[in-house]
Order: sequence, then C-alpha cells, then structure tokens
Amino acid sequence: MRRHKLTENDVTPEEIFYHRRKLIAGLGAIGGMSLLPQISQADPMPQENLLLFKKDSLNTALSLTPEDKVTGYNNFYEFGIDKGSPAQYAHTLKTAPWQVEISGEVEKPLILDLQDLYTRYPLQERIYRFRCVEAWAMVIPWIGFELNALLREVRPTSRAKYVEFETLYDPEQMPGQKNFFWGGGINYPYREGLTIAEAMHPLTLLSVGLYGKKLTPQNGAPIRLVVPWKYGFKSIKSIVKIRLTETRPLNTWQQLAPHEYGFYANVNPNVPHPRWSQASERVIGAGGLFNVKRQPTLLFNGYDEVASLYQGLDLTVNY
Ligand SMILES: Nc1nc2c(c(=O)[nH]1)N[C@H]1C(S)=C(S)[C@@H](COP(=O)(O)O)O[C@H]1N2
Ligand SMILES: [Mo]
Repeated sequence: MRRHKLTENDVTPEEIFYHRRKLIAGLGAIGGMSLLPQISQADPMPQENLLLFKKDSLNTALSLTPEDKVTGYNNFYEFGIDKGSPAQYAHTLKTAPWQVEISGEVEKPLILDLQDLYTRYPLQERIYRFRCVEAWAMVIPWIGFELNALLREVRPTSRAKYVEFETLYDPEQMPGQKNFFWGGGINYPYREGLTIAEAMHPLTLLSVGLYGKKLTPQNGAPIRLVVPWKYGFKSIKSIVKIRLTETRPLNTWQQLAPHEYGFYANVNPNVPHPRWSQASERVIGAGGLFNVKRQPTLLFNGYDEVASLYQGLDLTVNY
C-alpha cells in the first residue's frame, strides 16, 4: 500500500482550489465580524487558523478519530499528567513569535520563524494511525511536511548520525516544568531522538496542523514531530531545537525509566511493556462507555515499509 508516495499528480486542481476557497471563506468570516478590532496592516491575518495543503488521497479508508478526541485526550506532561489537562491548561501557551533552531552537525545551520513553518515547505495532509505506548490508538489527519525536506536544506555533515529534538523550556508558561508532581517527574525540557535514516524516511513528518487547521497548543503547537510507526512519546511537541549529532541522544522517557522505554520505541505487538501487553490496543472514539473497542496491534503500527531500517536488529533488546 502506498502510504507516503504523494506526488503533484495525486492532487487535482479542484482540491487545491477547494482549500483556497475554504481559506478565503475563513478570512471573510473574520473580516465580517464588525465587533472585532480592525485587522492591522502589519499583521494581516492574526486570527487565521486555516492552512493551505494538499489533501491525502491515499489513506481515505482509515476512519478518523473524532476531532474533539484528538484535541481533548492528550499527553503533554508540561501541562499535567491527566489526559484532559493539556486541553484545559495549554491554551495560554504563547506560540507566536516562535523559532526553531537547527544546528549541530550541519553545513548550513538555520533558524526558522513562525511563518517559515507554514510557507517554506509545501504542506500536505497525512492521515496516519497513531499509537501511544499506553495501548490506545487514534487515526489523525495531520498537516505538515517531511522532516527530510528540512534536513536536506541544512546539509548534514558526514558525522551526523542522529537527530535530537527539544521542546520549549519555559516553566512560567508550563506548570509541569515548575512542579515535579504536576509534570510527572520528568527532567525538562522534553527531548527525543531519531537515527538519521529514521529522520530521512518519507513517513517522518513535522506537523503544523491537524483537521485542516493549525495545531492546538495541547497537540504541540506550533510544530511537533510525527513518527507513525513508533510509540507516541517519540512524537515530541512544541519543538524549539533540532540538533544533528554524532552520538545517540538520551530521550526523555528512556532517561526516566530505561527498563520500560527505549530509544527505538517501534510499535510491536510481540514485545510487551514490563507492566502490560502490547498485543492489542484501545480505539479512542470508538465503542461506548461500557463496550471498549479493541483491535490487534500491528508491527510498526502497520507501516511495514520501515522494516528494512531495522534489519539485523533484535527488536526485543532494542525496544
Ligand atoms: N513535549 C512533549 N511532547 C510529547 C509528550 C509530552 O508529554 N511532552 N507526550 C508524548 C506522548 S506520550 C504522546 S502519546 C503524544 C500525544 O500526542 P497527542 O496528544 O497530540 O495525541 O505526544 C508525545 N509528545
Ligand atoms: Mo504516549
């Protein structure tokens, strides 16, 4: 199944037109509300929340998790450890201005500002299965661009073997960074890492939106990683630093509990978490209060095209 080979030909002019029309309609609605303050010249679309993107025409068979579940049932420990806490507390996160610094083993270090995230690389929709290590699953229509587009621009040196990511560190804005218990005992800032081969894989996405709109703060605004064949904790939110390194970065959850969470964290039904099975997963937004819907977990979350990245690697040891 072609999950990621999206070319210009897969998108009809009608689709592009449709999204442009939606965008203009959105602008019109904002402009039409006369009680709102005048939109200033310097910042022509401050309320603009819609994105221009190429629709994902390949994965339409997957049934999407309802939007209110995607934006209401979250893990973002900087805002508390309950699933409802990020939606409740993250709305105050200041996501503008924003900068992402790309440095380390690269020939051309780069700083992206907020507008770059939406315009520098063409945006496309990717409907991906998403699997948390806690054995729940969603299907999310992300919008973003392939991480490899950014990496190619900064030109990794021959010493670059890994890519390290870091979330914003701002305890004044993120209560979990100020209080050990609120933040789940994590040593902040939250960090993640990939091998260069994983980072260059066309499935690996930097996401700036979902469901046609910019990311909500609880989903990791303004930019977060999405690695659909790995457990959700690899998909780090609200990124401010991307560093290419020679040595393997120590990711947050491995640092916290190395016997439970490793570096690879590939979705794998045959490697149980020490405290629970990974053989099946709970489908969020399906079933009812008393009839939880479960389905079998798929190796690499169903994205078998990544299997070649792990040839010769014992996935039981490298969990
Ligand atoms: N900075 C940061 N990134 C994070 C987390 C976090 O606590 N802090 N939680 C991770 C986990 S465990 C999961 S499952 C996903 C959840 O993403 P979602 O809330 O958008 O579904 O974000 C990941 N990224
Ligand atoms: Mo997770």
